Amino acid sequence: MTDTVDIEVAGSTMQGGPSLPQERRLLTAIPGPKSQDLLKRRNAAVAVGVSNVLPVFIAAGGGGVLVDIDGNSLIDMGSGIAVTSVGNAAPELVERVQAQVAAFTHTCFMVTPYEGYIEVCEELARLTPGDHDKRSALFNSGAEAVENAIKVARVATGRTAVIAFEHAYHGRTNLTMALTAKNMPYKHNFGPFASEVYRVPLSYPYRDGRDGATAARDAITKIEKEVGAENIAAMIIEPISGEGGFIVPAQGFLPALVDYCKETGIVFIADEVQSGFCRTGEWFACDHEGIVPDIITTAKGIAGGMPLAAVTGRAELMDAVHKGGLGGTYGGNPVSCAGALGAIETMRKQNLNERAVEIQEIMIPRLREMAAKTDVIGDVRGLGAMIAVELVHPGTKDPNPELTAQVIAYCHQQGVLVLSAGTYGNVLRFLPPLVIPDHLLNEALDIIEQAFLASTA
Ligand code: PLZ
Repeated sequence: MTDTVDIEVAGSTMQGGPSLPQERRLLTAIPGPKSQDLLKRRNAAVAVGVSNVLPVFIAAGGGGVLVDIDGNSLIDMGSGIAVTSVGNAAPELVERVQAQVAAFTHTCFMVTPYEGYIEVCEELARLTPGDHDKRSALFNSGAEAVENAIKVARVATGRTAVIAFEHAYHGRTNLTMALTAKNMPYKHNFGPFASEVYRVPLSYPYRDGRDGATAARDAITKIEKEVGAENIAAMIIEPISGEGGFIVPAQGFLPALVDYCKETGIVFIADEVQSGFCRTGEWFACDHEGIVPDIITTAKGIAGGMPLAAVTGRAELMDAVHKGGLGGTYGGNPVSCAGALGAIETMRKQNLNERAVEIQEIMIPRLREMAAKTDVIGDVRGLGAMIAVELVHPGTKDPNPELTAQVIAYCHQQGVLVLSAGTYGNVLRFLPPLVIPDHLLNEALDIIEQAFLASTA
């Protein structure tokens, strides 16, 4: 029923991309009958370990909506986990990807190179924090980028230990599972994990009340006493933790860590897989406090849905690796590179950093109003279009994952796709495509407010 561009949905033909009607439309219960049928096939063919947040099967997406095979049009407040920041099927991306796929699909950059890979690395050098000499290497997934960043740091320093933080999420491969904090569902029974990973406390203003300098001092004390700077290759941190619950560290925390790493020769790695590429209203979350990481990992938003990830770092660190030491069959695939160049073009043309700030300015006041009316919203936080609320039991800071699940289920029934997050499963997170129109954003907020009223009545 689908060809490449025109999609038959509920008897009418429509195109994906921004021309898709920007409306919430419910024609059936969620999930509808056609999705229910596919769900049966899914359950018979797909491994249980791979789950779905909401089993509606998608036929088209664009702007701020996802249209399912029953013809329902959902407001997308997740962007496929911070990926389609430029919107699904963004025209600049579609055009470049189609041209590339028709020209050639793959050569393997390690066998015979092509210009798109270089262009993406040049863009990364321009856009990432710092004006030092940089080099990049391209991969397929965020986890793969993180693994390679650690490999580079180990070679460059001749040291082995890695510092990670509470509430961290860095991926599901063996080394990145070790770096990820949360057991369920990411690590449970999947060990043994990679060694030489040490975890220290994060700054979590809502829960620890510490200022940034104090929180950094506490982390550094633990590092000094339990690991020893001279053994540490890298410190890796998400400037805003993603899966951990959109925790924005207290001001001064990140700069103090960067200073410490500089003094002790530890490679400071910012994992901006989730927070990067306009998501927080800057090209990178590091830009908010002007910190310059030695290495930055990117993925997700970089290519608007095409699988691409990157490690970008100081030339002298990146080039410490022996020739042939980094790579992979598909890393920097030409079609993904074309996607990235199209996505970056869209970000520039539509000034999506500014748009992310506008989204923040619409969302935060509305969510604060809701928080004032109910005693279950403990915290409203985030930057740009990376916004979250943390749900608690009334009058306490005790996490309320049950209520979080109820609010999310209500939103889903009403055609608003929202996601959860957080170590305690009690964070409602919002990651709308940056191209979402205001009226859809406001409508999503209306539904979220109704969800709170319905779930706390
Ligand atoms: N680093 C900061 O957010 C991916 C994971 C979803 P991959 N986050 C979404 C899930 O349940 O698997 C992520 C991230 C940060 C690394 C990663 C890993 O990126 O592209 O999923 O490997």
